[in-house]
Amino acid sequence: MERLTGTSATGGVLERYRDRLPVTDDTPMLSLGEGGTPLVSSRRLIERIGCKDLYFKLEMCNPTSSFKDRGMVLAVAKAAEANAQAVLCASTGNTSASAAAYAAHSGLDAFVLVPHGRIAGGKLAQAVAHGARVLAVRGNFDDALAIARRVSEKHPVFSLVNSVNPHRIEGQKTAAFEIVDDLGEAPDLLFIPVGNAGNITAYWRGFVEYYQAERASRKPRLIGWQAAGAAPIVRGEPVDDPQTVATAIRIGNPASWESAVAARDESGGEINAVTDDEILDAYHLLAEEEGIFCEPASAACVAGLLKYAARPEALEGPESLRDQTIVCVITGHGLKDPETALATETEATEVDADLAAVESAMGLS
Ligand code: AN7
Repeated sequence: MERLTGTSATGGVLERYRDRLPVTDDTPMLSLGEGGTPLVSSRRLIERIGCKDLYFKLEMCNPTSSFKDRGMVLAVAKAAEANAQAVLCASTGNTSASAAAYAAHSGLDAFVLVPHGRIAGGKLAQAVAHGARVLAVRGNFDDALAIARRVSEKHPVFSLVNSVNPHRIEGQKTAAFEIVDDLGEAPDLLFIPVGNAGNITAYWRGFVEYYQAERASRKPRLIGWQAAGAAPIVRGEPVDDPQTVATAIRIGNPASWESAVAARDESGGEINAVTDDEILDAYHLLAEEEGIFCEPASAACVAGLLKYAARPEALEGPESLRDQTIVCVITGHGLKDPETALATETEATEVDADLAAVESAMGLS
């Protein structure tokens, strides 16, 4: 059998979408098996929403359990192609986990700057496990990103793999391609969480490209959601001290602000805010009624969908959801943030190792 080198046997996004990405003969075809994530039909939540079809794009099924892998595989491959020594990023957690994994895969060093004490335990564990140098910055994500940008400007052997790196957005647009490939058409509405605003930018680019290539006959309206305590785009000004339980989107000055606003406006969409309580309600609902355990930031778009569906115009009239196909982007896995799950769920009931005790605890006396 021919030996497959430098790529997964199933192929990743570089191979699958090579023709639509800046991949050259010199680009190492890295893959940890990213992309090809499931588009799962809602079974129960759809009844509350009252739309025609509701799907969850399970980006938490990527190799490092978040959507970041799609853009990271390209950013790290291009860094390797350009003979960078190391990759560098600032991160609320998922970007650092992904950068660390792909750097390990490609043989580059990784340096990650994270806000001290504000990243979920699972994400920190990933960066540490992959051997990244983790610097816990005494400040927030926005401070860390500003420093990371300056380091890479001063020391160009460090390739910055935040979404200000155009290869990140290029790789991430492949998620929009997959949705159209799976549905045979673009959805009517895409609900998506917004933090640093790279992903909403990337989806819009992907949907526009597929529309122009006549792979879809329409483009969706993009409906983005920020956390109320970290909602600079909704407020129209940076937030100095962003706060939210959804640490992944605890960002006060998004790098892709302008392109996110363009995606919103060109698609006829919206960017709005949901409170932490709304996020946590949606987080529990998704886990308990759909079997999907995502992280709080991902649940923001489902919280947004519940809010959107409660509007009078969503129920009746020309804007009604009744005939609409909706996709929610589930960006990261719930296991990344066990602290939130255990802080808010009913904890385990301790019992003796005894049949009668277990039956009694189960209410079977
Ligand atoms: C689970 O890892 O910004 O609007 O540094 O981890 O493209 O930033 C993470 C963002 C949504 C927001 N859901 O996406 C980082 C980081 C999850 C995330 C977002 C993030 P963008």
